[in-house]
Amino acid sequence: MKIDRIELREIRLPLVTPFETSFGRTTERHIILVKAFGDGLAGWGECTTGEGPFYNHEATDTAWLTIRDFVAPMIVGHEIEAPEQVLQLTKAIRGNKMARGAVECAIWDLAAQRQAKPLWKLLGGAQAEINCGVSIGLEDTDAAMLKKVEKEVAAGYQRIKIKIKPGRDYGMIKALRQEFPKIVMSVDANSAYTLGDVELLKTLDEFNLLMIEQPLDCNDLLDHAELQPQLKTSLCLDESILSVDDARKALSIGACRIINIKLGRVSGHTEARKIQAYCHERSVPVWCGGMLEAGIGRAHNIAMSTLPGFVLPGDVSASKRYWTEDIITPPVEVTSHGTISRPTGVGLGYEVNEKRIEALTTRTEVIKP
Ligand code: OSB
Ligand code: MG
Repeated sequence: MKIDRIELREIRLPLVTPFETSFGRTTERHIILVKAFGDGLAGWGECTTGEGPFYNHEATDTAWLTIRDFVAPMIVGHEIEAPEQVLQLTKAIRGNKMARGAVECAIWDLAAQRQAKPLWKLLGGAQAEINCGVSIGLEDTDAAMLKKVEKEVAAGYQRIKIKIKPGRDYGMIKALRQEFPKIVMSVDANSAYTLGDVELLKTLDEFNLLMIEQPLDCNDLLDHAELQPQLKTSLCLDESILSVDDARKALSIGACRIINIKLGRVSGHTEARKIQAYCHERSVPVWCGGMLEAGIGRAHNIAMSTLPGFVLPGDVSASKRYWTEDIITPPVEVTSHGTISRPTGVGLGYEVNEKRIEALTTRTEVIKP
């Protein structure tokens, strides 16, 4: 199939409630959408960059230039037999995996449509429904955190993840555990600690957490390997894992026992599947992370989460937790037992609401051969 052209759009979409992590607060998302045309069909991808370079080095504005000037020109006009080729065609680009992944995901959707299959099926998905958790951003008081946890537990989510940072850790988790002694709970530090904080991190062992996600530096494996044996609680890596090679190294030195897979962070479905397969063969549990995605990114996450080995609840939750109106129909909905059913339609399995996207668009660009 020849890729005739790629359309880029940036949309701006306010969050229903602001989301705060150890690296900052987000109130409105700036999201790049990629639409790839070929064989009379169009596939969609969503770029998972943050608005600023704070989760990783990429940001929406840098990804826009990278896709427009480098990634898309390497793809348009090319005959693509299998979506795995996208990584091959763009391999000269160092880093910038979220930019590459956005285009890669659009081509996977296109390939699924061309074969008249659901994307989850093309990827090799096996699970009829996926297990869902939520990620709860930092609030100023423990009382506000308690209220949020209460709401999500009542909604049926299977796991509650709490963002932590220095000064908002032991005391806050203690307060939450007192109120909710039984729920499955984890914490995510987004690289806010160092090995100098070992004593503090050890105190979290008393809360029977499912995992501590990315406590140390975003590029680190070695210090995590030094930390893990000092804790009872399993470490999970997010920021530090960009490829199956990183996963192999992390697991071989004991830097973590669980891996969070994010499509953008690892450059799309091709590399995500390699990590999933590598972990599945070794019985290392994985789960799907989230980047406050709108519906297109969310649909890609759902398709990926149906693969074997995605056993732990992910951060993929209902559209209404983020948006007053999503950019897909129907919006993503969660059952009362905290699952999302895989869609039945071809490609993403949700309808892209182009009218809504048009209304939210702040810039567009078309890349042709
Ligand atoms: O580390 O998992 C993270 C959001 C933005 C950047 C990084 C992370 C997150 C989340 C939210 O935890 C997940 C979501 O609800 O999409
Ligand atoms: Mg994380």
